[in-house]
Amino acid sequence: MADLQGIAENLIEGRAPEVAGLVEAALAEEVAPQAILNEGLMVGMDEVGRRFKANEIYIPEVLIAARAMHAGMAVLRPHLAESDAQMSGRVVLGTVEGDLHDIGKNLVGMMLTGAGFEVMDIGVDATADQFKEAVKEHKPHIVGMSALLTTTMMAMSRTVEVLQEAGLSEGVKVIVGGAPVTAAYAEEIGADGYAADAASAVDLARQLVAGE
Ligand code: B1M
Repeated sequence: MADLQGIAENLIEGRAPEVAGLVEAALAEEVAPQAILNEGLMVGMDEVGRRFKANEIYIPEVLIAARAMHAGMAVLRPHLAESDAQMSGRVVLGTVEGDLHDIGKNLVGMMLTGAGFEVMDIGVDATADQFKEAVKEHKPHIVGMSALLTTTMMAMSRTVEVLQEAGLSEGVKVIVGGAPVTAAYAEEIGADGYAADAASAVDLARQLVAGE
């Protein structure tokens, strides 16, 4: 029987090889990649977040757990991505300036890739100008911004302004997400949409590309 709870427990303890091995074993047992993500890896990462918030663990433990999450996701990524090979649209994706959190952004990227989008990931701490240059270069249908800090989500607003000032917002839809971000904030800054999680980001991107 696939050990999804074991994936979560090993992730919390930061045991990267064990997490990767258990993800491989679950895949071999034909557990759905989405279930491994939601009921294994994400359960572990949520608990890490809870413990971090409660000051039960500190940044080093969080980083070690994040490394284990990456190890699991490295195994899972091709399986999430293979569900739909057809190109649905092009997305420039990044974590905004001042913000180094990339786990959620990477998940969004993976799910979009899995849904057939071509994703240009410009990484973390991406300035408004870096988003602008990436839009010029890749001519995406969607720009996706992630922020995990209340102090960095303001950079989303600046990026929207820079894209508008450069005349690049025509035909490009901006979507935003991340723990402190809300639908109301997205509307306030003139973004085209907000998604609470990676699966919703895919639905939103599909709707926007379809012109809905
Ligand atoms: Co930091 N951190 N962190 N952290 N960290 C949070 C975010 C925090 C809530 C913890 C807490 O205090 N409870 C808090 C923010 C408080 C606030 O601003 N309100 C915080 C803080 C304060 C900090 C530092 C300032 C700590 C310090 O140095 N004193 C520092 C800042 C560094 C910086 O960015 N400049 C910092 C550092 C770090 C680590 C480096 C140690 C590490 C990041 C490692 C990495 O990403 N490579 C880290 C981590 C791991 C966390 C927590 C524990 C987990 C975040 C995570 O990966 N969650 C987090 C606490 C928490 O969230 N419970 C915390 C799992 C991930 C799958 O979820 O990223 O929310 P999430 O993504 C979701 C959705 O939000 C959504 O979909 C994803 C999948 O469902 N989503 C999108 C995300 N982006 C989207 C984009 C979209 C659509 C949906 O469209 C484009």
